[in-house]
Amino acid sequence: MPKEYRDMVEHGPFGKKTTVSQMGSFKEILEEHPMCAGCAMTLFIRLAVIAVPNPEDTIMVGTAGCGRLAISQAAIPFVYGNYGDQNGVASGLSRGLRIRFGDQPKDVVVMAGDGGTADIGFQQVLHSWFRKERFTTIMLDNEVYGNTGGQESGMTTRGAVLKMAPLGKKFEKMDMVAMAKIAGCAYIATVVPNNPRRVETCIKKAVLIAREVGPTYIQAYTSCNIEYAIPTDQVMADAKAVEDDRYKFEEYVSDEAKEYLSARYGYKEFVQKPAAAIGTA
Ligand SMILES: Cc1ncc(C[n+]2csc(CCOP(=O)(O)OP(=O)(O)O)c2C)c(N)n1
Ligand code: SF4
Repeated sequence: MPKEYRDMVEHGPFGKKTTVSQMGSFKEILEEHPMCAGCAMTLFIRLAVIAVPNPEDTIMVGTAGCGRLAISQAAIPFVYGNYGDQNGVASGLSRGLRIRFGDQPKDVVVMAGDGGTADIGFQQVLHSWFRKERFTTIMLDNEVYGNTGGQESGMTTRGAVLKMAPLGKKFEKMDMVAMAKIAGCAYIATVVPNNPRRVETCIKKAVLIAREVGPTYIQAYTSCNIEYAIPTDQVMADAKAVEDDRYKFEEYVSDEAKEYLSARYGYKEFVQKPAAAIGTA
């Protein structure tokens, strides 16, 4: 095994159950990146790679956009295709891995920007969900095309003025959570990076459910401090304010997924409570 892999086994999270609360005490999967200082997306990706249940058996799939610049530096295999084809690539990959490795879990996790997910890759994202492809899709929602200098995306809020949308966006932010529900995702959550424990628990559930039950979707507010001119020391305050205002934590778990998480992985929150005894006369 190469030294980098052995390092991850000896000093990092491979083969162990490390958590975000232990950050700073183990070698992390993502240690360096070329992203802008203060970028919330980078913090989210750093948390996400800690959160996946078996990092040594995980493959990330991404596409054009800022996120790939960080994900490609992480000690996790990363597949990068043409802009927008990430859910098509992940569908084939996840099917192939199941044929090759059978019951041994190999988790496929897509992480792509809002432009890649809701605009350019929209058709493939929805079809992977309707077709019940078993992998996790994570949208890095910075509400802009950050990597190309500030075009509006379907996820930009109405009225937002950006460098390349100087008159303000004319349409509402797309409701991808509602679309994920309609398309049959078994688990859906909206998160912000200033709550690392929540990010961790949501990603874990999403990846575990995708192993056997069906597609899962996480939508993460990961602000672009450059295009939205957020001072670097205000990035987390902005995330909190946006969370309170219009990015509240939402979690949907299908009944089948609840049953699976409790039976298979001992999630107490989903254990069925015995029906209350009906009064005996
Ligand atoms: C087919 C194709 N069209 C356009 C581009 C140029 N391009 C690269 S990144 C990007 C926008 C990315 O925006 P988003 O997906 O929201 O990710 P972000 O950079 O904001 O994280 C575009 C248009 C490309 N690489 N490939
Ligand atoms: S342009 Fe925005 S999203 Fe991209 S790395 Fe910089 S701050 Fe992050």
